[in-house]
Amino acid sequence: MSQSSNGQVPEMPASSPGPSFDVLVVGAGFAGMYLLYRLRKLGLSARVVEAGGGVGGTWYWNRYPGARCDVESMEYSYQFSEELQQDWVWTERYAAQPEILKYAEHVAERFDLRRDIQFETRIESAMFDEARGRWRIEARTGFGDGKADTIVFDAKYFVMATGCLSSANMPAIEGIGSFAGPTYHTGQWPHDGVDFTGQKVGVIGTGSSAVQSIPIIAAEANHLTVFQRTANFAVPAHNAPLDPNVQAQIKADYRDLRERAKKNRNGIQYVPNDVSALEATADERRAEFQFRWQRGGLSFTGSFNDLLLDKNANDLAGDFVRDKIRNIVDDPEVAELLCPKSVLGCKRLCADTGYYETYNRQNVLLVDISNNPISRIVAKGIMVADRTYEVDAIVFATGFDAMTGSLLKVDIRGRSGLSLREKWREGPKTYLGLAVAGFPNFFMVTGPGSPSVLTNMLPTIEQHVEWISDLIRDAETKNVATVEATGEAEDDWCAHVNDIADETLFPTCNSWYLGANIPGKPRVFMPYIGFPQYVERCEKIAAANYAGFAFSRG
Ligand code: N01
Repeated sequence: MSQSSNGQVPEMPASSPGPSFDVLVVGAGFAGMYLLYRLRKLGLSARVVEAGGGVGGTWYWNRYPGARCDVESMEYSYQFSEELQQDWVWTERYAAQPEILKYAEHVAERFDLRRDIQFETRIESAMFDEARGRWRIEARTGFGDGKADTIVFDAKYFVMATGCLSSANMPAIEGIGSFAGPTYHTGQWPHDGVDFTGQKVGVIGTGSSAVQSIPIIAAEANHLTVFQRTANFAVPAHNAPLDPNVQAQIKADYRDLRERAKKNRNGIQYVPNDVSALEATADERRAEFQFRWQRGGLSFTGSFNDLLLDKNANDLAGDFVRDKIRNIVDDPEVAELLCPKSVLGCKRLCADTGYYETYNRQNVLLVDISNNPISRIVAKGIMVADRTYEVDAIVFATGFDAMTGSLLKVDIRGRSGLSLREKWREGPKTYLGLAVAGFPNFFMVTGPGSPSVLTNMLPTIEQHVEWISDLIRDAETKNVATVEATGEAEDDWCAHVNDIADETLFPTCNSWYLGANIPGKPRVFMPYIGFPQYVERCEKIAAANYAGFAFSRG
């Protein structure tokens, strides 16, 4: 019999559960909202529970200055409703956070989703009751106003739709509590915004959130100090207002565009150049890199077919970007510090607007902490070695405990009290990134082992949600009591995810894809590489009566 992390098998609490549903979903981001829509269509009762005060998930929390999607708006949107995708009008090539949040709110209104969403309620634990074949899920409400209350939900199915980048990583730097001014995390930004006018600001981190916020903070603040541990690759986004004629053309071709996108590794519509960088001439390479740089955005990694497979090919792309940085940044020493040494695309590429140019401003200082970490935070500022950089406010752009953070915040227990935290002690194990052996009637949308963060999240979410809801429909039609991934299917899937990653350069740097940004987190490559192959595998499994899943009758 499996035991809990403290060696004891927890007992099912005696108290009778409260509200009862067919499906309890955690999270009212794009995944939770679409799942609710699908479950209603199946005639199932569902409740979505959300810690925030509104829908939108990542776009509800990430309100930092400059927050913007790095996938183009026309693609970073739902496609399940033709009317919705035809009606909605995007204003920019890459939508900013307020516009994406408005879109999420529109979807909630349009499909009348709010009546089944319970906001400001945080799920704390979920336990599978084997005797009843149902989940007992405990939540806390009222944590915002201090009048905390516990609610116990009862559900046959339990689905975590909590997103991959929703558990903020606040580094444990000594003295944080002694800082005299305000501190902010980009992933938990105040809803009323922050006015940095006249202030000295410190930004810690140089990932996507920092790359987007630094130019805007620099323009507003009196002085900005950026603390860089690892230089990151950024390519220009070339964001611009979306031409209504271009939008109309895309809408006329929407279905085909979506189908073309699904054939690409990352589920985004662009034309990858199926040529080796090593086989192209120097002129051909320069022309291709320049073409992609000029076009803007993440399709830069599609310049050649071996950039993420061969270090020598990757170095050629890296050299091109490093030359651009040296051309943009006036001070050669600062430019060298900004030149990444790592593999391009190994950490997520950033799409920027005026990032490198910001270091030409007189009020911006770049502090290299690659060899000298921040030693402590003091009342007046941030210390590196013996020097204190005085700041009035600190912005932590330090990322997330990605992919597993939000799942493991909830104490989830499957058969015999088996704890998910315990099961994943050596790293996450899933089947398809959607299910876990030992956890019946439990699913995750975009869990570790799914393509999620390496793709355009919206179509991936739609694929996961449709697949999970089809499986639930199948189970309900057959009057099944429990559906559960088998241990063998899970082992095979984990090995497959790792085998594919090992053929690429992805595991070669300390990225959050590997959990390397969180001290003590097991180093396991979490996302699945290849959206089309993933979809094909899911379809085959469904056609084979959900091979790899065990069904039980009550
Ligand atoms: O986080 P990150 P993010 N001391 O983990 C540094 C998505 N996103 O929020 O690289 C000093 O990338 C850390 O340094 P290092 C996107 O998928 C999308 O920026 O670990 N520094 C790094 O520089 C993205 O990849 C958009 O050495 C510390 C930074 O903090 C993901 O979210 C926009 C530190 C963290 O970078 C995460 O991006 C924004 C410490 N103790 C984000 N700890 C879109 O455009 C960490 N760092 C859709």
